Amino acid sequence: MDPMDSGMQYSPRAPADWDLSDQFLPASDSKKLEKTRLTGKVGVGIGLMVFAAVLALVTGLLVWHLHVRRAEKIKKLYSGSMKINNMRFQEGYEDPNSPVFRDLAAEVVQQLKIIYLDNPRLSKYYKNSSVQAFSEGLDENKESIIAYYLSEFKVSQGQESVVDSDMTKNEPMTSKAGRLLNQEKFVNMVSGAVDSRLTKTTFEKMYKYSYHAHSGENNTLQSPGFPDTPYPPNAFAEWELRADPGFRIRLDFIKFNLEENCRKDFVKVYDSLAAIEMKVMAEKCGHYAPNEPLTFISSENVMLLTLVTNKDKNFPGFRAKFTQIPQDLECGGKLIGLNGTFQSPDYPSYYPPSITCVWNIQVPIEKYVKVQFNKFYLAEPGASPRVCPKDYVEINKVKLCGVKLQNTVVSSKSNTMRVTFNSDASFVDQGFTAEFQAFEPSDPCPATFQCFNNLCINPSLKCDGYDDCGDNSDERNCTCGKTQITCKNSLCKPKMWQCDGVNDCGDNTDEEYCGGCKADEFTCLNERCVSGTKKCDGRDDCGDDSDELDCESVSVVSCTANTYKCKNNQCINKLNPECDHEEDCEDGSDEATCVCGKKPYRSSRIVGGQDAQEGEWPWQVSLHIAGKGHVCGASVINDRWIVTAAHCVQDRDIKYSLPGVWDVYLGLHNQQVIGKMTELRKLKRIIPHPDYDAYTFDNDIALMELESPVPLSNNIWPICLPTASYSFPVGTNVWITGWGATREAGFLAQVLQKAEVRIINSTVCGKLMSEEITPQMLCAGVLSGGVDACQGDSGGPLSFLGNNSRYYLAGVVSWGDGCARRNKAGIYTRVTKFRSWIKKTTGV
Ligand SMILES: *[C@@H]1O[C@H](CO)[C@@H](O)[C@H](O)[C@H]1NC(C)=O
Ligand SMILES: *[C@@H]1O[C@H](CO)[C@@H](O)[C@H](O)[C@H]1NC(C)=O
Ligand SMILES: *[C@@H]1O[C@H](CO)[C@@H](O)[C@H](O)[C@H]1NC(C)=O
Ligand SMILES: *[C@@H]1O[C@H](CO)[C@@H](O)[C@H](O)[C@H]1NC(C)=O
Ligand SMILES: *[C@@H]1O[C@H](CO)[C@@H](O)[C@H](O)[C@H]1NC(C)=O
Ligand SMILES: *[C@@H]1O[C@H](CO)[C@@H](O)[C@H](O)[C@H]1NC(C)=O
Ligand SMILES: [Ca+2]
Repeated sequence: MDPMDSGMQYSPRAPADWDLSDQFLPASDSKKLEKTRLTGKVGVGIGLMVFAAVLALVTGLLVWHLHVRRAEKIKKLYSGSMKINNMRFQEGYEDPNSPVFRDLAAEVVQQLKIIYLDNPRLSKYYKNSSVQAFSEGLDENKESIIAYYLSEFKVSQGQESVVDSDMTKNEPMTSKAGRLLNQEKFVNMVSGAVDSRLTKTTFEKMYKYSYHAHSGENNTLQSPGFPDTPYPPNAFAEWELRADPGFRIRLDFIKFNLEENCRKDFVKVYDSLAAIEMKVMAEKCGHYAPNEPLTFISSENVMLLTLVTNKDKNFPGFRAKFTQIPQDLECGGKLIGLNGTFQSPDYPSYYPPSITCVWNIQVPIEKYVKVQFNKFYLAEPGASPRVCPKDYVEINKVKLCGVKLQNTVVSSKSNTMRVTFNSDASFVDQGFTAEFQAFEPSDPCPATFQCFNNLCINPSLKCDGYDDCGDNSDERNCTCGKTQITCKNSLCKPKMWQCDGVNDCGDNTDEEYCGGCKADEFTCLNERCVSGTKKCDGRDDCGDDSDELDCESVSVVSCTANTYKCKNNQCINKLNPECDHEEDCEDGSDEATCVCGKKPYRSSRIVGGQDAQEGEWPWQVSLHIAGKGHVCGASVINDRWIVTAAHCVQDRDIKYSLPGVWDVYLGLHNQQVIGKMTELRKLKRIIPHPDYDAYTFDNDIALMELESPVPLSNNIWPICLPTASYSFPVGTNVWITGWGATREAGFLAQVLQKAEVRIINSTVCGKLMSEEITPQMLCAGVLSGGVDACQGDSGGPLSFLGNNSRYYLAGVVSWGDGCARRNKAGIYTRVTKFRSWIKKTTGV
């Protein structure tokens, strides 16, 4: 049996990838090393290149050994740094080819050898070391240099953890080192195992860049090929970034578009010039929106950026700015007064590692202080948010860490408060923003309601059925209103959540007496109940075939309104078969056109709030009328057609039915900012649904054809149209978006708003609205989001995130209260009912 298959610990590649032809990097590959000069003081090192080539050779031989003989020794690489005291840094130390570099490197390698040979657990496995770089030490009065090195060991199988633990250290060298060591000169050794993904032997391209930033300069760097070509496959790139002594590096990604899966392509940022895991600041992949902060600040004057790519799916890559900024950041201090704000250093940039800030808050003598954290991102892999062993905020002797999506309040029992922020050497995050306020001890929440967790909220939010405190304390001891259900546990919940299959009361009160089917029965799409044994028995027992959908095996069935029709006119019995990565139709047409409905950017961390992120809803359209501005929303369904509501294009004061009166803005985010990504189009024609009923709002849908196609982009992208059989069950969560324009009033918000809503049971909705809900309509109510804000626009999209990670246009905003507000149901045009009309009219 191949020893690779059995319990080998060090296996950086899957067995299938162990192709010997890949293992040896030809010497000529070193030509691919890109040399870049940025300023006068740039050093380009090829040390790592040579090292990598040799590493490839060594590992190749190792692999050969493993295949041909029995595995014996495993190669392990460790990177580290140490300080060399009483030495002055010179320019030559930035250039690995200079004589001063080589001399000092030899001395460091000699010292490392002494240290390792002095340790009996290490000495037998030690191979050799090399110095990667030097930088200035930052002692106040002593001159010193920091050396960054790699050490190589060949470890017997099973002994790796012993060597790992001896090599993972963060301490003065003197404690472990023997008497031979020059204890005065070489100090502060930090080292650890190198991330094996950074030393893979299958890299085909290696790049090394070395830059030195200076004050007043704006420098940029980018991944190989950016922006003209995607980054190369199987590549390793690293950027050594330096600043003058006494400064920090600020690295700011302007564009960042890598493969979504960090196991394949990723970037790592280190607070060092060596890839020491104890000093890693972040690992990133995926696609970040341009307005998403992705800025890193070093603790000293160096930073290392690395990029690793695998063999397939190459993405555009990144571009970043870097500058040197003074060591002194705004961090801590005295805060005096009745109120004020403070934040982690350079928020919303990622805070630097190894920093401590202390704020001493003092309010007038007879008052108490409370601090409210509004944004709080102190997440760190592997750190328990209960004990906060790594980065934390300490206040009233309590440590806070992790991510807090709900505002957090801490109050004192005196007129002073001390807040400490501490970051350790590895992993950084965006940090926090906070405000402090003085309060009368007898009245912590003047004119507002005080939650158990000390948050003060608007009293109108008490007993409205929504948990605004975050601990439900605003929903206790309430008398339920007319539009509310009184749960048995005495909570009040909006009546619109009745009979939707979601237990909102917590004790199921809202889901009792809904009729519905018995436990052993199947609920048909037409709400009939049939015996559970009739499901998938090959016979239509529901009358609409829904008991024969979604069965184990996909088969061709006779066509009904609930079946999916393939291009070849055969119908299949799978629910939502399109674009689920499985070809269900014989002709593959269910997977043929799957470009719609994907958001370009990785979902943002900033999930709360009502403001959408730029590019978050790229199918959202803003329809303007000259002199009135934004009046309706619409959705992009391809590069020429958009969908809106028929009631938006009915003649009233203005002839809204004329294509010429409309200005169509696509890729718009802020109504006040027509950005580079925004496209303006006129209309060629408007096609309202022929059966639109202006009295009942039945069939409230219209199509608009653009005068010329728009280029699709990160900010303009079509949403998927659900097929007639697509199911949006009651209780499903969907999103509405818009600037808040209603039939009655103009737009309210500048920035695109979003709110999560839930599909309401149509029977319940009809009773609440005292109006008929036709089969062409669907109801939804606001789950989260604004209090007074009006979210969504007439004609705008109701977006549903399908199981295949694509968004589907479930509805078009039609009528109701005009816009989505708490406790008010909104009525939407049910798009599934119009799929064939859209197809017939537009070809989409
Ligand atoms: C170890 O020595 C070989 C040459 O024998 C060299 O190519 C390799 O880069 C060295 N390893 C390190 C970590 O410096
Ligand atoms: C660097 O960029 C900043 C902000 O973008 C700008 O204000 C400054 O003038 C730039 N400096 C140089 C030297 O280009
Ligand atoms: C903060 O204090 C000032 C007076 O110092 C007051 O005018 C202001 O309204 C306060 N702000 C808040 C948010 O309480
Ligand atoms: C509700 O009432 C009970 C008893 O009357 C009281 O103990 C509790 O503090 C009240 N809760 C809230 C949130 O007002
Ligand atoms: C909707 O509510 C009615 C009772 O008001 C119930 O009979 C019906 O089953 C519910 N529909 C769904 C899909 O839950
Ligand atoms: C999504 O689809 C997969 C495969 O069809 C299925 O196993 C899974 O249960 C579905 N998930 C949801 C949430 O519907
Ligand atoms: Ca940290």
